[in-house]
This record gives sequence, C-alpha cells and structure tokens, in this order.
Amino acid sequence: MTLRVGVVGVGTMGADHAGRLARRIANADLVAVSDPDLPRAKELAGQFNDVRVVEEPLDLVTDPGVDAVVLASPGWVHEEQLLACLAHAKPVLCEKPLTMDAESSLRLLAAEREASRPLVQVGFMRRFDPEYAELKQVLDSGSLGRTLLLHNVHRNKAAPNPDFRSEMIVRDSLVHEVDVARWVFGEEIVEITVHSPSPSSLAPDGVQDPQVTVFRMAGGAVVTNEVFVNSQLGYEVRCEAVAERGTATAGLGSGVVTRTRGRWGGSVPDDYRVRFARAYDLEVQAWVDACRRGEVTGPTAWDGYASTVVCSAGMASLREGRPVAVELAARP
Ligand code: ISE
Repeated sequence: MTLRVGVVGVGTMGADHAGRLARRIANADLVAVSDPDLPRAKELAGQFNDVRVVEEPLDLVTDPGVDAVVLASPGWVHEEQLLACLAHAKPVLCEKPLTMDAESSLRLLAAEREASRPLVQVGFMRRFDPEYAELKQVLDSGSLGRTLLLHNVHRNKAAPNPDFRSEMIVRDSLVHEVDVARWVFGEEIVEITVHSPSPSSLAPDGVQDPQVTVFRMAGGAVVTNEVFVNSQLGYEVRCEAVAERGTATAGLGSGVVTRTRGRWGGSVPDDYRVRFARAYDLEVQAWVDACRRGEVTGPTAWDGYASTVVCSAGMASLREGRPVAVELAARP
C-alpha cells in the first residue's frame, strides 16, 4: 500500500516536505496540500502531478483520500488540527512545537490515549541526522564511559522574520537542543537557566541574541547551549559530548575542503533545509515506513509535551534572569 499523504501549511518547511514526499520518499504519494494562503497552496501543488488543493486544513485531515498528515502549520493551530487527526485515526508528523503550552499538550496526550494506537510523531529531525545518530550510538555503547556534559552551538545566519523576538529564540530555536539533550541522556531536564550576554548590535532592537542556556539533567549532567540567530555567518549546528574517557562531536562541518588562490576552506550552509536535508529525508521515510506498519517510532507526543514545558520554563528564566525548575506531569 502506498501511503497517501496530505501536507497542511505550505510555508518554508511545508513546501520542503511536499517536495521531498513528491520526489524522494518511497512508498508515499503527496496527494493534497492545504493552507489559508490559497494562491501559495495552488502554486505549490502546481509544481507536482495530481496534487489537490484543499481549502480548509480540517477538510484535508478528514479527507478519505488522505491516509496520513504532515502538519507544518503555525504552532497555535496545532491543537485543533492534531485533535482532528486523532479523531479520524490519521497518523501525523507534526513540526514543532507540538502545541503552544503544557495544558494543550496534556489534552493532546489524553486524546492520543483514547485513540486505538499512538498516532503522533513530532518533527525533531536532528535525531535522524547521521552524525547525531552516530554520536548517540557511540555514547550508548559505553566505550567513552559515562556522559558528563553536552555543549551545543546553534547559529542561524539571520532570524527568519522581524517578529522573531527573544522568546522565539527559546521556543523555536532552543527547542531543538531541548530535544537533543533529553534524547542523548534518555532523561528529563529538571532545571533551565537562560543567560543574557550583551546582545549583538546586529540583532533587532530589544532582542536578546545570542543567548546562553544551561540545562540540569535529572541524573546530574549539565548541558550548555549557545543559540545565536543573527550570527551572519550561516547555519551552524554542533553538539559536543564530554564523557569520562573522551569526547564525541557532531556537526564539525568537515565536508569537502577546497584550496585556491592562496586560501583554503569549505562552505557553511545557508539554512536548516540544506544542513539537515538528509535528516529530513530519513525522518520522513522512517515516518512513512512506520505509518505503513501502524506504528510510531520517532519522537512522541510526550517528547513534544516535555519540550514545550522546558521552553515555557526557559521563557520564564529569560524574563526573570534566574534558574527555573521544570515540572512535568506524571508520565502516563
Ligand atoms: C527554525 O524554526 C528551525 O527549526 C531551525 O532548525 C532553527 O535553526 C531556527 O532557529 C528556527 O527558527
């Protein structure tokens, strides 16, 4: 059976996923797209064969010709759209955030428990990046001893839009490090502190950028994170794990090196679509394969809930300039 997939939201990520589903993913067909921006949805659908435009996102979810949904709509409409997916037993790959706050994420977890099986995967694609996956394997093998620290660096060339305020750096960017830390250690974050160094003069007025954030993990490890979204230099994402007998680093960017005119070097990608292209392909292929088996194998609704709670605590820490404890509901 070929999985018939509909994409809701045709902004940067939705359009990227649509192209991947139409051209690179096996055993899946892109059959429909939906977005309140109808001309944009039509323009995207027109790039492929036999892709319908469904005006209302909820109509796409309930469409009998759609087996599974990729949600790339803004976070504030996720709850309603995810609940519709659950009510109609449609597996869904939801770009982060799962929802905007802990309460709505908990409502969603409860609704998923009522469904016949888990249906939600959250789009934390770094878990599928070959280098991140290898880093995790090395650490899990125990060959380096116990993991003590993680140092993450996350730089964007420029913020995606002028409304990308300090809170968005936590909620939309740091959320990836939140997931990486929980995934690498296999445990929850218990405390978050957001430090506010002197901001770059190239950041918009009043925006705290860069930010340095510290997580305390349940088992006592510490994770440091630099997030700098107006770094000018390009897209750079790195993770160094420090263990008892060595370190493991993903994202050194040591691709092809050229030497010419008295200089040597490689290239820095412009954005995440380039840096994580392979990770997105592997993520979506794994999701399609799991959907066809009736399973969820990637980051779950619980991972989405936990990352939302950590980011909310992070936003409080950013406001108040102090460590904030992370309090999760009991895990079902
Ligand atoms: C964006 O939404 C992403 O998910 C990117 O991976 C991240 O680098 C960027 O900061 C976010 O705005």
